[in-house]
Amino acid sequence: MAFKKDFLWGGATAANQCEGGFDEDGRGLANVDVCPTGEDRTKVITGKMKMYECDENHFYPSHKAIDMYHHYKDDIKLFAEMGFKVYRMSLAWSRIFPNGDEKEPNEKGLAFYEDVFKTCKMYNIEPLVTITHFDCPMHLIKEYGGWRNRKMIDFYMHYCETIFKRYKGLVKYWLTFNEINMILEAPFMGAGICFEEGENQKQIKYQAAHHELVASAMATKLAHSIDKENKVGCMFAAGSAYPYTCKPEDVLEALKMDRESYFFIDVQSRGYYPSYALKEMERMGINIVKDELDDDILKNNTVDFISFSYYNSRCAAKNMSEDDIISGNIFKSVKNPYLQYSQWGWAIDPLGFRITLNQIYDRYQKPLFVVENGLGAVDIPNEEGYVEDDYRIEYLSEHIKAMKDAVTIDGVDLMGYTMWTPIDLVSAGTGEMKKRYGFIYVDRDNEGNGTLKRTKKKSFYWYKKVIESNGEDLSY
Ligand code: BGP
Repeated sequence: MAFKKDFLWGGATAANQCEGGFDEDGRGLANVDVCPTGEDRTKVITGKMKMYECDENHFYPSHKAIDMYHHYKDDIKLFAEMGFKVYRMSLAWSRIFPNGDEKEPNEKGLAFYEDVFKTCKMYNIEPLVTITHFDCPMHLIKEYGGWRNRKMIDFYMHYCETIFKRYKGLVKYWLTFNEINMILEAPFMGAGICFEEGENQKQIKYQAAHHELVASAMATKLAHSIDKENKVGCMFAAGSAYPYTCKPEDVLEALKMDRESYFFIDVQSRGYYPSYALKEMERMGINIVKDELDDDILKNNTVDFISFSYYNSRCAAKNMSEDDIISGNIFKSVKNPYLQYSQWGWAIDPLGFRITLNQIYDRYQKPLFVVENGLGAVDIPNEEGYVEDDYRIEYLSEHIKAMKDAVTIDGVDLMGYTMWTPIDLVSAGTGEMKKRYGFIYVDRDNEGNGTLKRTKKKSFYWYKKVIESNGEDLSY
């Protein structure tokens, strides 16, 4: 058998993209609640346009999303029907600490997640919890400037202590920050950062990253001390960079592109700043302000496992003109002539998945966990809401095959696979509902119309079979 007997098959979601109920039961406003759909979204999520309140001229998809806040029992039941062993989900920080800097948590928020976990347990589904998935209470942004401020570490730690204690025995797999490298590309969404005119943006982003890295290490330590069963992982947006040609200049460019992401995991997994990053920072005049104990904290509290998302590989060239760059994905990449692209311009590259798994495992030698992988596509349901999504089945099947090769042929140590996402929800990048990933169709459109009815797609039955056979039967 290719995959271990206890391989964790499942799916992943994020609170802000599925829950809705953005102002219910005491939940506070979060950064994701002020990210609208439409052309202003990119400006807002990248911190170039300050939107600290909601206005009448925009539509904010997180407010209702797919209303999982009220549908979670039925939705988890559907996940169980597919045979899920694990469900990756995130907590909305502002549901538990509405402002982020309170002493006392909001009991209703805590109780909500407790019931979600208990529902999972009822079906023998192990929760895998992302502590922050593009999520930061707005109050912490307005008052403190988000993660650019070191005080965030204290607020985050108070939040962590609260949830580690409350959910002890219910949750043992934790991820500290979703796609931690996203802070470089979408700093408002990733870390609640907006820029002022003339600021040195790189300095601010790397300083904020340092705060997150220290917070992540401290959280790892705390999780272990509260419950030795706890396993804590880092999480980054992966996808190996290929050189556009074998010209050494292009190869060097690809190496640099990979290091932009590996930097974070180098710190979280090896426990210190890599020398290439220190040199680069020195050249760029970036000066990281550290506390005396930071280096020790990083060194002594590395992660237990490495998790990542993989959607596509990337491609780098020394001379990239704007015309060569493929738009659609937040990460810049030259268009790869050997690959097909999705409707949203994301490269489809299953072999790249195997390559990525290998490169990460070679580099860190720790168990890996694939926590996102999937295809965003337009689905056209029939009158009953049923979708024949053969394109999605093909994408996932080819990727799981490649993942299997990484395990059986290359010997990568893999704990599990949570595809993105078992149920249609709001896209993080574009805010659309139209960009669907799910095995379960949700009747809701980009403008917020629809009954929210859930319908199983063809892929639902296919994935059930994949899990049942522990990944042996990938036929379609
Ligand atoms: C990752 C995020 C997810 C998810 C996914 C798909 O970057 O961690 O939150 O949304 O990408 O991206 P999108 O929703 O933009 O299609």
